[in-house]
Order: sequence, then C-alpha cells, then structure tokens
Amino acid sequence: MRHIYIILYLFLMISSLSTYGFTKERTVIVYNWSEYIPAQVLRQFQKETGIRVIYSTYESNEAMFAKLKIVKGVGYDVIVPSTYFVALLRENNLLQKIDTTKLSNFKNLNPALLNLPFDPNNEYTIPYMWGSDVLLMNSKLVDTKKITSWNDLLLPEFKRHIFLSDDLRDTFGIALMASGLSPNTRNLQEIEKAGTWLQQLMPSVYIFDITAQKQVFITEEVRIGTAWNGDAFIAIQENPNLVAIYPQEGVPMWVDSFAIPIGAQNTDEAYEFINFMLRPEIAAQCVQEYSYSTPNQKALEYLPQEFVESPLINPPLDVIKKMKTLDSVGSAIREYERIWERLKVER
Ligand code: N2P
Repeated sequence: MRHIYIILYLFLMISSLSTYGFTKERTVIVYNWSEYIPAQVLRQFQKETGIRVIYSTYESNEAMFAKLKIVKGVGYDVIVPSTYFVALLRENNLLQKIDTTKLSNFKNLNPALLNLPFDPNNEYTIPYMWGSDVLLMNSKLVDTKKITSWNDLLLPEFKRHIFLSDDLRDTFGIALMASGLSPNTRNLQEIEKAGTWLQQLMPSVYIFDITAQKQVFITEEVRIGTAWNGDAFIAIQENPNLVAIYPQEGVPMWVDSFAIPIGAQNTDEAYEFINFMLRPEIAAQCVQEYSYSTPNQKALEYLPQEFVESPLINPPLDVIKKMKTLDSVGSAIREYERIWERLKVER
C-alpha cells in the first residue's frame, strides 16, 4: 500500500514539474560562420527532434577562437572551425573528442576529406563544408582572357578597383602562393616577402572586408578580387558578367568542420545535431543554399546537375592537385598578425 502512495506522489511531482515548465527542455547551442546553415534546416531539426537550436554566428575563425578562449570552451555545444584552427583549439584544450561510432551518417563522408593532417583520425572534427579562394572578376570591366595569375591583381589598371578578403590566413595564403611560396610557411623572410606583396597591392584595394564579399561584385562596385568559391558561385548567378578562375599558382583551401567544445553541456544533442547535418539530403540542401563544396559524397545524388557539374562546387582534379590546405603555422602566426595589423594601419 505504501508503495502505491510513493508512486502516486512521484507521479504528481513529475507532472506538476512539467506543467510549470521545470523539466529541462532539450537544447543545442550552435556557434557557426554566418550564412552557412539555412534557417529551414535548423527548423526541420527542431521539428523532428524537439531539440531547440540556439544559434549564433561569427565572421572569422579569429573571432570564434577569442570567444571560446574567454569562456574556456563552456556555453557552446557545436562550433565550426576551419582547418588550421582545429590545431589551435586543441592546443588550448578547448575541444573534446568525438566518438564517430555515435554518428550513423558518418559513413556518407568522402574518405578523401577524412583523416587530414589537421585531425589525422577525425578524433575531434567532422567535416561540414570545404572550399577555396578564387579570383572573381567582371568581364564588362576586365579583359578576363588576360588574367591567369594572382599577380595580375597588381596590374596598375586595377588601382582602387579591387576587393580583398579581410581573412588573415586566406589572404596571406594568396600572397604567399603568388610569390611561389607555401601558404603555411613559418619562415620569417618568406612571411615578410608576402607582406611586401600585400603592401604593393593595398593602393589597389577599394574594399577590404570579410562579410561584403559577394555583394560588392554583384553591384559592380569592384572589378576584380578574391572570393570564397561559394560566394563566387552565388555572385555569378546574380550577375552573369562575373567570371571566376582558379589562378595558375593554385589556391588556398580549407575544410570547415563540426567540433564539440570541451565544456559543452548538451553533448547528446550535439551528436544528434551533427548526425542530422550529415544526412545526404540535408547536406545537399546546405550546398544548394550556400554553394560550397561538400565532403558528403552521398549528397551529390541529391544535388541538381548544375551544382555537381560546376567547377566552383566540384573542382576538377588538376585544380584540386594545386590546392594547398591552410595548416597551423605555430607561433609564426604572431609574425603574420604583426604584418597584417601594420597593413591595416597604413591603409
Ligand atoms: C560562409 C563562410 C565560409 C567559411 N559564409 C570560410 N571558411
């Protein structure tokens, strides 16, 4: 008899707790690059799982890293660092290991995008999207046949007509590759040499920014410049005068991956979220919206032909061979930063 009272009491307690909203609502806190996951995808996840997504965005790896460091990896469940930042986050003990056996959709990923040097056994990251920097120009305002190299940006006719990305490693990577050097060099003289290249370019730069990328090409505010492949694809659709090329020296490439911060408080939900994002039809939806390259090989079956055939989304092998991943440069990053700040001040 006593048991029945206890069970009844517990039942009443639990039901009154949920009536007053005391049972914990399941949430996942995602911190991601801006314009990277369609709102529709987030809504579908919430609807299917009942897990509320608390979503905020950043514009650069540097901004994300600074924030994560301040909060000591607490307060976020999923983040999306790029290639070289994975090492940095790990060195600062800001990531936790990921158990890929908990991700039934892991099998959809292309092995060519797994086990990369920045995370050899995918112990900490699951690739989401990848891409590269391309040279984007307006055929109405530029003799496009003449342009084959990053060094063509230095042509005097482009003075005050260039867009340059305010992404330190991307743009330094371009300057280094234009100078025939590795975008991952730790050699001070080589870093300085790229700095001189950038200094020469600065008088030609009309807009130096990270967020405005596609817009300034679409509205023809600039004639030529750097662009992420996804932005280039979208800009070309909006303005057919635009043409993108992979310059002959090759291009810096990056992989943006899901990672779980060390202090994440909703790890089960983080796994559910990542696994949902690895579904082929969801990955395909993200590519259709933002036009980057997907590491999800199954997703290709769900993409319209124009996406699969676009060299901006699915680059040909000879282009891929010339791409260089942006890896950690260790403490040499301080030299890069010093020169970068100087460029900005002098501008
Ligand atoms: C999308 C951001 C692309 C990330 N808006 C480049 N690593």
